[in-house]
Amino acid sequence: EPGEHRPRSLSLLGLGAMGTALARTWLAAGHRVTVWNRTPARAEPLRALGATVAGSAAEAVAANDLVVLCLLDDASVGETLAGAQLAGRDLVNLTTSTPADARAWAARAAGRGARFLDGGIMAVPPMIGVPEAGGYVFYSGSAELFAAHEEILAVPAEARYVGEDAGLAALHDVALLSAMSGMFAGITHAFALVREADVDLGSFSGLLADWLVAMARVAVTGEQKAEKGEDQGDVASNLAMQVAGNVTLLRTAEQQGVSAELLTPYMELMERAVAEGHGDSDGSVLAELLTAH
Ligand code: FVH
Repeated sequence: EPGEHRPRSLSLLGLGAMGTALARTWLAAGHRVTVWNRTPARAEPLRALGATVAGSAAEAVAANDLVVLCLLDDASVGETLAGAQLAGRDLVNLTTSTPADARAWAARAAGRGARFLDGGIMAVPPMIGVPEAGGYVFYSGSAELFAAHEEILAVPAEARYVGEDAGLAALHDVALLSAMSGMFAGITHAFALVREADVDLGSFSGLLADWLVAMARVAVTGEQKAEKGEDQGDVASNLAMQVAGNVTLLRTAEQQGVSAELLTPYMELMERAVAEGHGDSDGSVLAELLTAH
């Protein structure tokens, strides 16, 4: 039947907030899921939903060809897989990793007779199993493995394969998370500025979100043109003007009693760019300064 999936089996190691959300969607879609968690009590609600609970990580790995990991960090993946027999397994690691961690796991997996795919989840747990929420997962590594399991991997959130280099999913993931971190810093500073003022926080929130969306489009378009070496046209907001404007941002922070600690690293980079002769350029020149060795 169109839209129906044949039931598949997989093992899932790690039942934190994200692992539990993943397990629930696979179970709800009718798949057979064997779960394991370091703290066994976290598996009980899933047992009630039909999951098989393994007594050890090695037992969970042995139970199915497809083994998904969603653990805290790279060290916890190492500890969890230390005693497991990986030969013949298809490992999918959804733990947030660095590109180098992911490549190292691809090499270790190959050395232990397994295929490997790394994943970077671009969603928070409530978005899992809710396609309209817009979450997705970057995958990189074995293209064969991805093709073999794409259907089941796409159940919790859209699966986007980004290449054979196992480090690419983590690179995409971390690049987006890093941009988010800068955005959160800006939002935190903006709310600190207005929180004690006579400002309607409901309408301010809407204004801020709309402004960030508009500016994100301007910024990524400029970065893309700069990286491709395309003509930027007239620079609407050059760095010399922005550095002069930063003084107003810093004075306002001081007047509102707000620490500027979240803003100053970026402002210092802009000042450096101007001092190095980039005052007529826009912000797209800054990435080059960050990567200059
Ligand atoms: N939750 C989120 O918003 C983000 C969204 C984007 C992707 N991240 C990444 O997903 C990985 C798991 O995150 P999580 O939200 O499930 O994290 P926790 O709820 O803190 O659960 C952590 C699980 O890891 C287990 N664990 C920790 N250390 C070890 C270890 N040494 N050996 C074995 N397992 C370990 C922990 O077990 P326990 O504490 O219950 O015994 C949990 O199962 C993560 O990479 C995020 O960056 C989530």
